[in-house]
Amino acid sequence: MSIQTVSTTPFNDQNPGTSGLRKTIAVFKQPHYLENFVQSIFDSVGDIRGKTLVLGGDGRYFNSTAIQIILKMAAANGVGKIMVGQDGILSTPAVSCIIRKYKTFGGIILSASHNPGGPDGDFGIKYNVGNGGPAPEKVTNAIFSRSKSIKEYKIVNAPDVNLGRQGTTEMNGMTIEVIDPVTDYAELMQSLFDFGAIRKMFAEGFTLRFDAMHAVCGPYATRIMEGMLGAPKGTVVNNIPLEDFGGHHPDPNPVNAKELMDFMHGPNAADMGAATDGDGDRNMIVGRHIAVTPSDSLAIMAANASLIPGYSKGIVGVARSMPTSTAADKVAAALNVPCYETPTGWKFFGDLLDDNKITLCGEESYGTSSNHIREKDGIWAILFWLNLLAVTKKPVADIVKDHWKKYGRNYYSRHDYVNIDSKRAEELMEHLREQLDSLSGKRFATCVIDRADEFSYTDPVDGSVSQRQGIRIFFTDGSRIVFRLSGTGTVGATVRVYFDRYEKDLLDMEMQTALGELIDIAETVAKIAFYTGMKEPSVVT
Ligand code: VG1
Ligand code: CO
Repeated sequence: MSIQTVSTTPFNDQNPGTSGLRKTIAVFKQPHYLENFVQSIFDSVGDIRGKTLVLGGDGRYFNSTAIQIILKMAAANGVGKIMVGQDGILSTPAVSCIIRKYKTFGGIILSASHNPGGPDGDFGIKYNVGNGGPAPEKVTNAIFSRSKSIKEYKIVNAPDVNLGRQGTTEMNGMTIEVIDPVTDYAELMQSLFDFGAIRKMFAEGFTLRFDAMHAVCGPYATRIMEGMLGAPKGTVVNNIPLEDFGGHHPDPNPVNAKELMDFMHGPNAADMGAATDGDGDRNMIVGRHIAVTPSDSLAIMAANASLIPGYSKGIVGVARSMPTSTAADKVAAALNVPCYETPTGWKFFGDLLDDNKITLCGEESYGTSSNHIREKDGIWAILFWLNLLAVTKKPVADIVKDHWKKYGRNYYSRHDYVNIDSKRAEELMEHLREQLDSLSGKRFATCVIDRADEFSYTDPVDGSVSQRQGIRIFFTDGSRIVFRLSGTGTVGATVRVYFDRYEKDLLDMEMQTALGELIDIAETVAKIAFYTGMKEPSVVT
């Protein structure tokens, strides 16, 4: 077995975005592309010699090829041990759990998350640090900067490792341990939730439809829901991870999980519906004939946390990403705990969790989690809701509506303009930026702009500053419109426009109608149709 040092030249586009490096398969398959980025990680995250790393992915196309390359590069770079999921499978939350449980140095996750997969789809790679969370910006910046000057990478000349069987092998002095992807994660879930109460609820006839969208959660959900909790066989649908996710877009929102939405609004609807994304960190919760918005889900969890064994002492604080609705803020105020507002992306919650400033956090993009790991966690959120239903014995719809009665309702929607010209998208943002000082006091039909700004964030723990995190327009009644550009896309640019309107008493309006005036104002102020060339958003969630 020999170590090869391979000469290479830098690519200039290996800048990790909101959540790791994401590119089309065509880009990733360029010679040395993956190797350059992996070597840049090894060169930037500290001394990895003799250390342990976790490695796994969501099973999408190119997952197995990439894992074999990374194992050989890790062995050549002196890594001590790699814990890799059987068949190369590990969900994002499972990686976070395993890093923390075994106190490993870090981990590498192969996934483009909610982006489509397959030979024509996307691939991605992200590095997580020793707290189990996504590498913070200072680390991702260092990786990017290294990738621009890289001259060579190291790889051992060795046969592929059989990842189909659990057990331990050696490669150039590095230990490779193939582990069960589910066990550690399932144990953690069992320590947080009342599995007995949920099992009893299933035994009494409660029905769940869990759509794993042919992505990584299939094996996790099948073992936990159908195995440990006794849900009937067939509760988990689309439960086999496929390289192309069955041709679907593994993004659990009402548009992409249409099959589940139709089922839950049909005559045979289950008591609860749920879906998870490519790498298992996102979740969607659906009741009979009602979808729970992710922003509401976070607020409802915060309001009811003390009913769940893992959070019975209550919460110390909550955090939400800036565009997420302010529903959680109202709960935090009532509980008299702080509510933090962070830029989009899970990496910004890490410091708050490590410093014990918050217990729960979430994003409008179908992500919620807690201090149990340092990633968002799809199955965790679904178990939280199941536990809540088991304790309260109320249907999903009642829990949501009772919450609105108590705290008021945030009508909330996100409009995405996908795959537009990057230059035009920048121009749209620039056009908004130029207006920031002149918007205050502007009156529309019934809405008056209070103020407008561009969100910048100072991490309350380490003081690091992140600028240009989205343009916000605030109205005098507390409503908001937020504009930002996506940092996870792989083709062109995506403009996201977020609408948030708070109502204390009018609780039963149709969503897009309730937001109609704000939607019109966004067009007037931002000239969306002009800059994007689109009359309608590509996706409304
Ligand atoms: C999107 C979401 C963001 C989320 C990120 C990663 O980022 O808006 O809330 O954290 O995806 O989610 P952006 O920059 O495209 O808006 V996942 O499940 O794809 O890792
Ligand atoms: Co994801």
